[in-house]
Amino acid sequence: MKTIFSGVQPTGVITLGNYLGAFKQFPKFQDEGNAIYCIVDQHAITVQQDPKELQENIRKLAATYLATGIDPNKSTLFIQSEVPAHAQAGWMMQCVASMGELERMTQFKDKSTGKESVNAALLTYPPLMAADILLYNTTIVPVGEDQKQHLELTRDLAERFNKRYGKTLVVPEIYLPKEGARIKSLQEPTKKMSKSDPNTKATIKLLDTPKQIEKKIKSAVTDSEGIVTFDAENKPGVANLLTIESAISGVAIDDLVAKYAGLGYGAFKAGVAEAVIADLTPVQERFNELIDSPELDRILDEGAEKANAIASATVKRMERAMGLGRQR
Ligand code: ATP
Ligand code: LTN
Repeated sequence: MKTIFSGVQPTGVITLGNYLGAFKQFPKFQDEGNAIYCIVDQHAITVQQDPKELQENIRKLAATYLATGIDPNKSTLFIQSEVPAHAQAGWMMQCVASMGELERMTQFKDKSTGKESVNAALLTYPPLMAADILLYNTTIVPVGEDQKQHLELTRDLAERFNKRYGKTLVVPEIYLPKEGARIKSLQEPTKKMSKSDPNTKATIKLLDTPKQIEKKIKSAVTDSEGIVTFDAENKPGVANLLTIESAISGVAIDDLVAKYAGLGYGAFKAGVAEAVIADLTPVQERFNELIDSPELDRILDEGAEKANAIASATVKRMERAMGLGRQR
């Protein structure tokens, strides 16, 4: 039996990158095994958050999971801080991780270089992520490509724990989507599209209106050639737009290149925008229905209860293996 686990930080409205790299993959796992999805609010506070905004973002993220197809009757959806085992196992994993390997994480380097002072938790973030995953005996973790390094570390930590303390943890596998694992910024198509990019023209947000989506895609950086072909190295802007349309519609890139043969970038961009709008409109409608419904709280309560039962049992096993507390 497969167990699928993934987490997203409640740090604002999700981007098309998050949607294609993560959310669009999640629903298909519901029929393949035990699927568990988490709102990782403890990860979000590794960067200072406004408490009121964080509350809103947690609710928005819960509605996003459901609006993009998570069925609470099939999957478990819960908030990380409502399951104490995450902090407990996170500490144990910190004790297994080395400073050197944490300092080598690119996400840590990206978020800390040039800053005068950063929170200690920015460094110790990956052991907490490892704990999230390992607590549920997870076999598959669907994420975008930017999380590959964290997943490799999770596997290393699990193997190290098992070697030191006896076989306790399941070593998980990463799952990357075929198209959409790395959606790029619309303005700097060599950089990843990121929720926290201050340039609003660089990202499409899940809740953007059709007009905003059209405008942003129209002003996406391409090149002066005017021919739609897939060449990620020399034509990263066009390649990114082709990847977006392919990931959203399921049509192969080669077929899209044929569709746009002989047409200019104007028609190409209009086609990409149309595909994005058609896919996001029903998601937005479901989101608006869910965001203020009491149903949301009921789902999160139930999710926390189910998650707690599994996670607290793993923490007990880990404590036993390490010799913590009184072993009775
Ligand atoms: P931030 O920019 O604030 O660091 P983020 O946009 O990377 O945030 P997360 O909450 O850290 O968002 O990531 C949620 C999921 O989205 C992860 O599985 C991550 O791999 C995926 N993801 C993020 N950006 C992209 C992208 N540009 N392309 C594909 N997948 C992505
Ligand atoms: N590190 C991830 C978020 C995250 C996660 C997880 C993803 C935290 N815990 C467990 C998958 C599984 C990020 O920054 N996107």
